[in-house]
Amino acid sequence: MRTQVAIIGAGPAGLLLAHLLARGGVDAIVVETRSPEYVASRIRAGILESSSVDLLTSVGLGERLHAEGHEHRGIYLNWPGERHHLDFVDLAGRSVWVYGQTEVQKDLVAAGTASVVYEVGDTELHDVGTERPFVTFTDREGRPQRIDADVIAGCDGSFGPSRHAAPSESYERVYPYSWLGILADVAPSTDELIYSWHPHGFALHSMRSPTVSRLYLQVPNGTDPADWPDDRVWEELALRLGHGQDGWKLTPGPVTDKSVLPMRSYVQTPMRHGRLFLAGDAAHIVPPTGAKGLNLAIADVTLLSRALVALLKEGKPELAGSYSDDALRRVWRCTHFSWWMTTMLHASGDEFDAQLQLSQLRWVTSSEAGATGLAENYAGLAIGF
Ligand code: RFL
Ligand code: PHB
Repeated sequence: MRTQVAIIGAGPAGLLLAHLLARGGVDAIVVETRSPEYVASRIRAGILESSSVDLLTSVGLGERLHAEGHEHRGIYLNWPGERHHLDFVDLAGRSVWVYGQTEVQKDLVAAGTASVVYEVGDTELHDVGTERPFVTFTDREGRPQRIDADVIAGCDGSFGPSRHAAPSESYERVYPYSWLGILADVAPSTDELIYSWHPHGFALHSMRSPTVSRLYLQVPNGTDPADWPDDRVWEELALRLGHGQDGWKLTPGPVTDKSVLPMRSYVQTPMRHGRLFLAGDAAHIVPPTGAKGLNLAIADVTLLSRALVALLKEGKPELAGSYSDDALRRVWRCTHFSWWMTTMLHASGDEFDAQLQLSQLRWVTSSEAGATGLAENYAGLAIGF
């Protein structure tokens, strides 16, 4: 096979990149290890920044998002005895949208703009330092295949081969806690997300729709979900989220999914080597506390698609040359914000830390400057920041 851009990975980064390239008149082929059904049913992120919503809308992917997504003005910050609303629209002029990554993925598949080869094996990248890179893999029948391309886009997440195919440096931070996440068939007990500090550990009340709630508890690394029967999860969520505080109630319901997510940050730099460009989780991972993972993937491929259209259609290499630096500015900003939210809200077991966290929470919720900083970072910076 021969194409202009060989894209590895059909997650949101890979599929959106293919969609944006097609709009710019550049052809691409995507290869993906999993089946379409598996990719479409993965439960992941739930929040879109306003710049992500604007981008998706401007490229014809906003119809269902606007009909079925839910616009939120802000979030609640909670700790024992206190709950404060931060209104991002008042503070920073921007809102966020609750619209699951699963839905973004379905919209991308429905758009039908990406040509995807699913269920491939043994993906390998070759000659990325030359003008003639190529990708080899086996198809679902086990036959060897090869794609020759002008450029390879590594959109294969943190476990894919792309990030190891280039000599680059990885900055990494592993956090000493994980999240136990549940999906439940119950109406959310809140109109907007609640981020809660508690001496037992962090808790988050999020949602997917008016009938589906998504909730998380901070748990130690290595936690087995089997040690958390549903009753125990709901009891702990009620305690940490402030059930009974000022008459607020958490309504439990049937749990349809339960899993443990370890938390880490890494940044792979540079995000380009020769004709290989990294985007999304292949280049960086953030802990989910700032809701940035999916939004960063969208911001990366927005920049990358512009750079590749300029390079491959117009023969202009400048944007491709600055892609890594341009993308990394936002990546480090979001890495810092995600680290800051994480360390402000998660229990470390140290009383000195706990007092610093409470002091920071009081400042963020009582000072307009503090609240605006959080709002600006959470609701999103302009593409190209
Ligand atoms: P993805 O979505 O991981 O997609 C990468 C795709 O590459 C495929 N792949 C390969 N394809 C071909 N050959 C290979 N050798 C391959 N190896 C891998 C994979 O099957 C996959 O389809 O990365 P992308 O597109 O960069 O998108 C990034 C987002 O998915 C990610 O940032 C967020 O989902 C992160 N994240 C969360 N972010 C949040 O903001 N809030 C969350 O609640 C949240 N939950 C999560 C998450 C990430 C998770 N992962 C990666 C383990 C929950 C989980 C479980
Ligand atoms: C989610 O809904 O899955 C979610 C929302 C906000 C976060 C993390 C996860 O910060």
